[in-house]
Amino acid sequence: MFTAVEMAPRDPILGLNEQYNADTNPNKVNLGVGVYFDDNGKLPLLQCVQAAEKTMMATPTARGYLPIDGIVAYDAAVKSLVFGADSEPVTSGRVATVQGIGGTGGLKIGADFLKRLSPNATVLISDPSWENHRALFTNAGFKVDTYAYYDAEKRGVNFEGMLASLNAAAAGTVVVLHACCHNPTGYDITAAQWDQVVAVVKAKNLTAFLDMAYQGFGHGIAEDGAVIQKFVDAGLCFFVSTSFSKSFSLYGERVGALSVLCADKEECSRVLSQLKIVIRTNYSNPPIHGGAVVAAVLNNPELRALWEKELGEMRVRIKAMRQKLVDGLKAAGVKQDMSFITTQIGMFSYSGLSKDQMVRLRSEFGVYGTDTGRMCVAALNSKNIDYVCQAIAKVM
Ligand code: PLP
Ligand code: TYF
Repeated sequence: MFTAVEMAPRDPILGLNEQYNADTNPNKVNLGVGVYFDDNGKLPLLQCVQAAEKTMMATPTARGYLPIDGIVAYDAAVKSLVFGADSEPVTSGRVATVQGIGGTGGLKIGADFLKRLSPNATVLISDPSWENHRALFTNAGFKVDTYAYYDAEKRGVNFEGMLASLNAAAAGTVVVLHACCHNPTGYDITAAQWDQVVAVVKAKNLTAFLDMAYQGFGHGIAEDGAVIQKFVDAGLCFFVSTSFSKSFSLYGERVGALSVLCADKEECSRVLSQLKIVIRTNYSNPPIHGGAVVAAVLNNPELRALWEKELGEMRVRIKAMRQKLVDGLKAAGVKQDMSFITTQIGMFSYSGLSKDQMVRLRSEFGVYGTDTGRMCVAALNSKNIDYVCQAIAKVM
C-alpha cells in the first residue's frame, strides 16, 4: 500500500534539533530553533504561569468539550491584547477571534478560510520568511510568491523593493507580514515605513495577514502591537495570527489564535461561523489547558503585571546577549563590524555567515544555527557566549 510513498524532507529548523540531540560534543550549543532559554540554558516556566496553574489545580475541574472557537475568556483576552480592550473594533463587536493550536494553527485557520473566500488569490510572503509560511499557504492550496525584504549588502530591509513588490501585486493578493521581530532576519521596518505599507495595502486592495508570534520581544507589548492600530486606522479589514508559545514560554501547550477584523458586527458573525466550520472539520475544538492558563494570566491584573515583567526580562536579556555577542566577536579577533547584531530585534540574528561556515560551526564546534546563517540569540547565555564567539571567529 505504501510502496510509492516518498520520504519527505525534514523541517529545516526542527530537523536541526534532532541532529543537535544526537551530537556528543559536550560544548554543543543549540542556536537553531527559535526558543528562549534563560541564563542557565533552561527553558523557563514563567511565575505567572505557575501561579495561574496553582489556582487552577486548587479547584480541579472536569474537562468537557470547549466551544469550537475556544474558551470565551481567552478569545476576549486575545482581542483586547491585539486591538485594545476599549478600542472601537472590540467595543463595536467586529473582531472575530478563535482560539488556535499555536500561532501555526491560527495561520492555518486563516489560510483555509481565505482559500474558500478567494480561491485564486496569490499569497506573498517576505523574502526570506519563516519556512513554514510557504509550506502552510501552499498546503492550503495557494500559489505562494515573495515580496522583496532582506538586503544582505545593506544589512537591513530593502524597503523600496518591498514597496515595489506590493505595488505590483494584483488586487486581492494576500500579504503575510511579520508584525514584529522578523523571523529569520531580525530586521523590522520603521513606524513610518509601516504607514507606507498600510497605504499600499489599502490603495491596491490587498489583504493583510499579520503574523504576531513575538509580541513583547521587540520593544514592549504595546510598542510591538502598535502596528495593528495603523491597519485599523486605515479602515482595513485584515487577519492577525497570535502565538503565545514564546511570550508565555508555553511552546508545547500550543496556544495561539486567529483574529479577523470585519466591517461590522453582522459581517463578523458570518465570518466567525465560517471560521468555526474550518475548525470543526479539522479538529473540532481546541484543547483547554494552555488557553485557560493564558486567559487566567491576561484577565487578572496582578498576574498580567507579572507576565509583563517576566516578558520584559526575557527581552532585556536577549538585548544584553546581542551586545555581548558584538563585544565578544571583536575580542575574539573578528575585524568586520558586527554591530548590526544590535540593530536587529527579537529572537534571531541573520549573521551573514555562509552555508559552509554554518556547516563548519556545527561539525567542528557543535554550534547549531540554520544553513541560512540564522542564529537564535535567545539561546545565548553567560556560560556559552565566549565559546560561541570563539567558534564564530574561527570560521570567519
Ligand atoms: N510565525 C512565526 C513567524 C514564527 O516564528 C512561529 C514560531 O514558531 C510561528 C508563527 C508559530 O508559532 P507556534 O509555535 O505558536 O505555532
Ligand atoms: O523559526 C523558528 O525557529 C520557530 C520554531 O516548523 C519553529 O518559529 C520552527 C520550525 C517549525 C515550527 C516552529
